[in-house]
Amino acid sequence: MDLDAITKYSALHAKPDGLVLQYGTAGFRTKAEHLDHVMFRMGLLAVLRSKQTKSTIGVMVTASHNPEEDNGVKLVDPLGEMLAPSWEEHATCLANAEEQDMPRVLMDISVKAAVNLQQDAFVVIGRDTRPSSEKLSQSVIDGVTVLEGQFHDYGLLTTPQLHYMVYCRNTSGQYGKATIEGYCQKLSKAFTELTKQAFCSGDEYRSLKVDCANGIGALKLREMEHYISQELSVQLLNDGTKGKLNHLCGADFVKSHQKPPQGMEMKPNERCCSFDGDADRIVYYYLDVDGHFHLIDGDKIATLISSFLKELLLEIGESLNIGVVQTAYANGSSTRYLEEVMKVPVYCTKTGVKHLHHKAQEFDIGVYFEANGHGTVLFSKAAEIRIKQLAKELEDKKRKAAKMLENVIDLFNQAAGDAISDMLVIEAILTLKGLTVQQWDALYMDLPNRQLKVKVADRQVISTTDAERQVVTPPGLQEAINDLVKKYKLSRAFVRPSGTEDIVRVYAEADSQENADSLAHAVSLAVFQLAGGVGEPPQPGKIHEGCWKIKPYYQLLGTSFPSS
Ligand code: NG1
Ligand code: ZN
Repeated sequence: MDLDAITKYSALHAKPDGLVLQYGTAGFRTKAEHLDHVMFRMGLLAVLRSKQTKSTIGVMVTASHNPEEDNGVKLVDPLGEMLAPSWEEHATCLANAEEQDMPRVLMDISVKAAVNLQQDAFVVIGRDTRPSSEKLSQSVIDGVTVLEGQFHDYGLLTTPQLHYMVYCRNTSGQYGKATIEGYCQKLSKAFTELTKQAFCSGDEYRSLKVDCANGIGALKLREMEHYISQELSVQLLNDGTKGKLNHLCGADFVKSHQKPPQGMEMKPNERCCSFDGDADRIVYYYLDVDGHFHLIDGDKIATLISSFLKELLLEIGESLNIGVVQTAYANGSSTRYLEEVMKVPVYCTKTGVKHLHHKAQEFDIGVYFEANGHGTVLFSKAAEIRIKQLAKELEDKKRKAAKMLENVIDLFNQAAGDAISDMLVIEAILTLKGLTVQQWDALYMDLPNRQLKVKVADRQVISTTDAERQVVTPPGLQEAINDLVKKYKLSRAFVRPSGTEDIVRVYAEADSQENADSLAHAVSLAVFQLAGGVGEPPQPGKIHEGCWKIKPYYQLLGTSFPSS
């Protein structure tokens, strides 16, 4: 390691004094102007990780659904997964080392992690469309080159596409070709094969409006469009030609405000969806004939997908185990529907896809989705081999079902949740099942819920347990939440420090929107009082946005998956 060269180049990417950042749920995220040194250092760290794993490592420059002025960076491990936890700690240490200490901290990491410095290193880099991303990805490249790592800069990519590239490169091309063409060809071939099987190919299923959050999803969906235009016509809105990234649009906006994005003209019952700023999340929605907005979030996506997969497994007579993984943010109705109506085991993990992904790997077929629309399906190697074998051996209807499963495996991006891939899966299922968006929505009725943010001096004073559903510290907060929850019917509430923003998140659900809002507000006040709130205490204010038509609870369950 040429420490002199590292010191010299690091001075060109100097760390502002006193700035402390943490490698959180999705890497580092903050205002773009504070990230230059972090990018350079993550270039260095990616080289060490590549040498240690003897594999290609990915670096993605994005702040996903956060405002355009922000940016972020995360490392992608060899099989396309999120960085291993011990390396997250190394990342935090390296990013926070003061300028003069940085080379020593880098050396310490390479010793601690037993990195063979003679080993070759290869790093692939991708970035989103933020104005700051190009320069910041150049800083990553500076870090890679000063440690003499080799690299390939993919330039503009969605986050899941970068995960896919890393996965392909480390599996000798078995998973697919590590190019945009390879990605588009693999997914579009599976999509075309699947939709060919549809009994019902009416025009109703063939067009979809997509809000691209004014981000990278627009560019990449345009590239995909060329391959799938025979089967699906997509109309791109918020494609980045006019509006600002994630501003009043995108999956995060739609999910948290429970209303359509700006720029989306919706006719009644028209199927629409939104990607987030780096196209790893997707939510669907529509307006009913009375003009009410209906959101179809990650929970309902997971339900549609797992129902479809379960049906195919029944058809081929194979008892592969299937599990659904959610977080505490999953709507209570979705969990009950999956467990009680569909009889699928459901597991809850901490927030952050790395936790869901990890749990999903325990099943033959692991379906995981965050309520915000980030998710995918993982198939174990054994399940994949078995399905491929059955697609050859079985006959007639059973063979057809096995072939469908084979194509579904190819259509999912198994490296990461992927809005483009998930959209194609959903469109294929709706077409194959002859389902309208309303029928899909009617599988169960969401419990009214509300998410709020509270500003505190130090959000780390809140620690949690039981997959973030219970507070451990500060003392008294969980008891206060318990007392508040008791005041409402069908209620649930929890709080946790965000991993991507300097705030505490509050979630509440109850039997009516008014009650969910009121519970969320009361819990926010408890957080403010017991966890060191700063500024004005939370106000009840106008938080009742969107529209909820509440059915009596007995009607919340009960609808079963329509069969074709
Ligand atoms: P934080 O800020 O830790 O809540 C948010 C999302 C996560 C995940 C990450 C990464 C919610 C409540 N939280 O994390 O699910 O998607 O961003 O983008 O939606
Ligand atoms: Zn994202």
